[in-house]
Amino acid sequence: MRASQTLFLLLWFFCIYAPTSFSTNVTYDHRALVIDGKRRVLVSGSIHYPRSTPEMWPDIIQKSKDGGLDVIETYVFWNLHEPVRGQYNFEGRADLVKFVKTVAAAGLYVHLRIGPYACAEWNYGGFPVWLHFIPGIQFRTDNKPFKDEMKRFTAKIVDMMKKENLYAPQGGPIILSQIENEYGNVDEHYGPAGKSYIKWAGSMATSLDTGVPWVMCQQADAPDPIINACNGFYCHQFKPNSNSKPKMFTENWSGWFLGFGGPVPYRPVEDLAFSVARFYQLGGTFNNYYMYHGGTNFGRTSGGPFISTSYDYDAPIDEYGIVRQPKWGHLKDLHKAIKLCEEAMIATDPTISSLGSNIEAAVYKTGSACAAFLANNNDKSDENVTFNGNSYHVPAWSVSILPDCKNVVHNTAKINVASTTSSFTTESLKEKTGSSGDSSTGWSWITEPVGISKTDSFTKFGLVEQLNTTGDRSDYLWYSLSIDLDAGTKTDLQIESLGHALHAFINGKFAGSGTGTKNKAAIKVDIPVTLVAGKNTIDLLSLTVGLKNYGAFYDLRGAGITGPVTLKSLNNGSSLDLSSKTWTYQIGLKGDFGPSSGSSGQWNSQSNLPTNQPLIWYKTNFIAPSGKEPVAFNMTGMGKGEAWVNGQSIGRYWPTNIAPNEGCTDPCNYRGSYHASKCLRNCGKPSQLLYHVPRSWLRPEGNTLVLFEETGGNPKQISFAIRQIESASSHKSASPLPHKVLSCFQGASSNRAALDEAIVELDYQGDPCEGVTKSLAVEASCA
Ligand SMILES: *[C@@H]1O[C@H](CO)[C@@H](O)[C@H](O)[C@H]1NC(C)=O
Ligand SMILES: *[C@@H]1O[C@H](CO)[C@@H](O)[C@H](O)[C@H]1NC(C)=O
Ligand SMILES: *[C@@H]1O[C@H](CO)[C@@H](O)[C@H](O)[C@H]1NC(C)=O
Ligand SMILES: *[C@@H]1O[C@H](CO)[C@@H](O)[C@H](O)[C@H]1NC(C)=O
Ligand SMILES: *[C@@H]1O[C@H](CO)[C@@H](O)[C@H](O)[C@H]1NC(C)=O
Ligand SMILES: CC(=O)N[C@H]1CO[C@H](CO)[C@@H](O)[C@@H]1O
Repeated sequence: MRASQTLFLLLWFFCIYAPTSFSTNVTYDHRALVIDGKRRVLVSGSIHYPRSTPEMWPDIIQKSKDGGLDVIETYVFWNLHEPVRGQYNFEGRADLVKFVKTVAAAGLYVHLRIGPYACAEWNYGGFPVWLHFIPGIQFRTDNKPFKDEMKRFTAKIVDMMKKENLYAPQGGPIILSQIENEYGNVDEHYGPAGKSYIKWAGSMATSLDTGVPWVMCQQADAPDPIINACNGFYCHQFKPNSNSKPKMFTENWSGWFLGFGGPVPYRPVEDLAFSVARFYQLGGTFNNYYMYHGGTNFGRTSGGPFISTSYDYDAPIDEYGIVRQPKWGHLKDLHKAIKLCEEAMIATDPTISSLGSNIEAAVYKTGSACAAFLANNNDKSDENVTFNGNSYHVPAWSVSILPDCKNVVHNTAKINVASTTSSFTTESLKEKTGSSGDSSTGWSWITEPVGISKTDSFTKFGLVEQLNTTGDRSDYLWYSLSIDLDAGTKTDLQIESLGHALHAFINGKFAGSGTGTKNKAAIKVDIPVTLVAGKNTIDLLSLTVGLKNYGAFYDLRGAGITGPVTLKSLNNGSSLDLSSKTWTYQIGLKGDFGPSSGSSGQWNSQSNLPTNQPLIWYKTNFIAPSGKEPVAFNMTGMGKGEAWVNGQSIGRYWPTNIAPNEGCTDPCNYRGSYHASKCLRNCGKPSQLLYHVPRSWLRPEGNTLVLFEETGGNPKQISFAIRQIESASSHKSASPLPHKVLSCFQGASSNRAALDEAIVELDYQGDPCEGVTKSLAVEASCA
């Protein structure tokens, strides 16, 4: 007992603190980042710490390392860390220091993108909404109140990292940091103030003296010494703005994000690998996958609006932390091939030549080392290419990698990894285990009142904008009005809203809804209504689905029912504009039962459980499914709302928001330029049916699930979806590399160390949980 504790402490000591005793020097030149005097070819991947749990981090990071990454990149999310000005949160999923130390413990580097603008399909792009209310503030421009706050938060994060010795010169893992983010995409809208703002941001960052280089992405005028880097689906054509800066790809979109109401985007790995190989072929030395693990938008963190709770991104590691095959394995093979070229790549610039129509060769040759990349950029025809007197077959839209300028160890279009499909089993929610036959879950409920029910409601002349009114304290804002009519009538209530969705109630009864989409948040709806003679109450529930995160002045893009609101053609033939009446408002809901799921008392028992009715809180107790596999709720039967497990929000759910029937392309031809709507699946189905519940949020029994249902559903249809982890046996069939090829490599003189390492790696049979990847894909006949 004692000995094992000591051992544990020793391990802990060496894992967490040992690295702090070695100082690492990071600089750059025109070829690459230079680490301790040596240029490096690096592979990086994005993992956003709040999109998984601290319990998941070590495994995800280890799988990233096993997949061949050197660097983990993350944004820092200001609104997560400072929800109220001056009140900080660095606990749990917000424990940035712990995340960085977990990466360090795995022996990987960190690229810390402080921003503090993140974009990232994150609520309000990562800015706290209180920032919006600082008098005189203008975001992301040469504005003193904004710059003061940006500098204060950036300095706070830098100081925090320094105190923990996390920068490379202090012995920590951070080798790179980012200031601002993709500002060059929007700066023209900010005029000269935008130019001076970027200069200021550069010198502010530099003055913080982190000891490691800073980058700005998508910023052609990034001031020296800040490195300007490229984001996109392809960046091989990119050139930095100075000959003294390396070519870096900070966001290579490994897939694309999902929106409620849309189909599921995916990016074929052949194309992703092509993009990466092209980048390294043409002189790039740092590629980052955005995302390597996408994860989950827990709580109300998704931005957009309309970004789904799942942020899976078709990344090499899926939302649940399981490797996605063949994507993960194929990229791993690619990374190995690129590492075999590192010695030659860092020694020199590539020599580019054309070997035919759309066939491009790049050769890195120096002294003993020689590495070559052969690209076939044709999107239809495979080609036979003659290079150095040998003939090579290069499939359309692919790159062959020749670490010795002779043998092809990898072709981006040839996958040697078995694919897996993510499968789920269904399990019903159970209240307890035991012998008594019926243990299915019982539900209790509370109705949320329609209209004004809280004491802090207020009245105002005219219609208000929602963001300014709620400060995003809630998704919900009630707009309520009473009108007197001489006679009853059937007519249409026409409502115009900036978004994102609304539900209308007439005299307490649900009358209709309207919703925007990812591409158009604004709503204009005509809802048929029946009005009575005398007093009528019109209650409109307006709601946001994550605040805007992108675009010039996106922070000023409002939401809510700003009007007009009109009753069309009354009995006397005229229409009645309700916009400039005195409305009563309520921010948020009366119930707040999610976070405080333990509270009891008012809950009604299940005997008369209301279903398919709007505005109901539901609650149940359940036992966790046995086993260790990742779990999700299958929200079949529910409409739209938010769900909490043991008081923690697992996010907004919306299984009734269905992708259009048309537009899907599955399978998708990977050849030819990729774009966000090229490869889509899941048409005609709910955009998101399954909602991840991290295992660490569950106890064996006595768990509470609380739902707030807006539109109507039946919670008895909810079930568990249990992610099945493919057993190793289903992949053991992957054949090891032919011996012939190994001896062929052993004969090659260049880059012995890397080759030896690769050969050792060839024996790697993989973690039984991850499936097995064939290590190096060797195509050449090695003759
Ligand atoms: C860090 O490396 C650079 C370039 O290799 C070198 O010029 C500089 O002197 C080094 N700094 C330290 C503190 O070793
Ligand atoms: C490439 O060469 C192979 C065999 O040498 C041949 O079968 C094939 O037709 C050739 N392809 C093209 C596009 O020339
Ligand atoms: C029509 O009826 C509405 C509601 O009763 C009333 O407010 C409005 O003044 C009437 N318009 C005319 C032209 O009589
Ligand atoms: C909020 O209020 C400010 C100040 O009155 C105004 O400038 C702005 O347009 C309003 N709307 C939004 C969405 O910020
Ligand atoms: C979700 O639940 C529905 C209804 O029980 C079922 O038909 C469907 O197969 C489930 N989906 C998954 C992925 O578990
Ligand atoms: C210009 C652009 O579309 N940028 C997007 C790049 O992808 C990241 C990740 O999905 C987004 O955050 C950016 O908005």
